[in-house]
Amino acid sequence: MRCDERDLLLYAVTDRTWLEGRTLASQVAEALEGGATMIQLREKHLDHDAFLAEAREIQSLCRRRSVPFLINDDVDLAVEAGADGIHVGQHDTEAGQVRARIGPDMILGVSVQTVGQALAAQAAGADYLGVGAVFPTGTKKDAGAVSYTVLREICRAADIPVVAIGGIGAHNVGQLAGSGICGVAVISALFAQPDVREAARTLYHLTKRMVMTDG
Ligand code: TZP
Ligand code: MG
Repeated sequence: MRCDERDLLLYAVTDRTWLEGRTLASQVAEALEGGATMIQLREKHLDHDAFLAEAREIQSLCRRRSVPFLINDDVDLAVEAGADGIHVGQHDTEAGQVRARIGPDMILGVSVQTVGQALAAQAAGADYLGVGAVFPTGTKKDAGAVSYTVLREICRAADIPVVAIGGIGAHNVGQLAGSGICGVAVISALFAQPDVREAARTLYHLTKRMVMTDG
C-alpha cells in the first residue's frame, strides 16, 4: 500500500482563489501546522516553470512533516517534480495509463462518482478514490452530485480507501459518519478561511470523530 488510510483523514487540496496577499506555500504551511495529513497541488492555469517551482517549494514543506504530496492532473509534472503521487479525474489521463507512466511506487488517486468507476479505477491501479461532490460546492462549477447512499456503496464495493470531497466543512462533516470513508478532501473549508491553521485544526478533530462514528 503506497498510502496509508490515515494519510487521507484531512486531505487539503490547494486553490489560489483566496490568497489575498498570502502565498500558496504559506497557506499550505498553515494547513500542515493545523493537521492536514495529505496535500494536493491543484493548479489549472500556471505555466510549466511556475508550476514546477511551486511544486518543489510545497513538496519540501510536506517532506519536513512526512506528509504525502500529490499533484492534480499533470502526470508529467508530477514525475518531473518527484511528487509522492498524482490525482486524476474521469476526464484526465486514464488511470491505467497513469499507473503505467508513474510506475509502481507513486500514489495514484482517482475521482469517481459511481461504483463502476470505482471498481475500474481500483483495477487500473488506484491507491485511493475521491468521491464527490457530496455537498453543493461553489469551488468546482462542473462537479456533479453524489448522494450519501452512493458514497456508502462505493466504500463497500472498493477495497481501497475512499475520501469524500465537495462542500465539506466543519458544519457538515459529521453527516458523513457511517459512510465508510477514511477522510475528507477539502478546498474552501481551509484555503478560503482567514485562519487556515485554525480551520485545519478544527476540521481535523471533527473528521477524526466522524470516521470513528458508525453513523
Ligand atoms: N471535485 C469534486 S467537488 C470539488 C472537486 C475538486 C471541489 C471541492 O472544493 P470545496 O471547496 O471543498 O467544496
Ligand atoms: Mg482533473
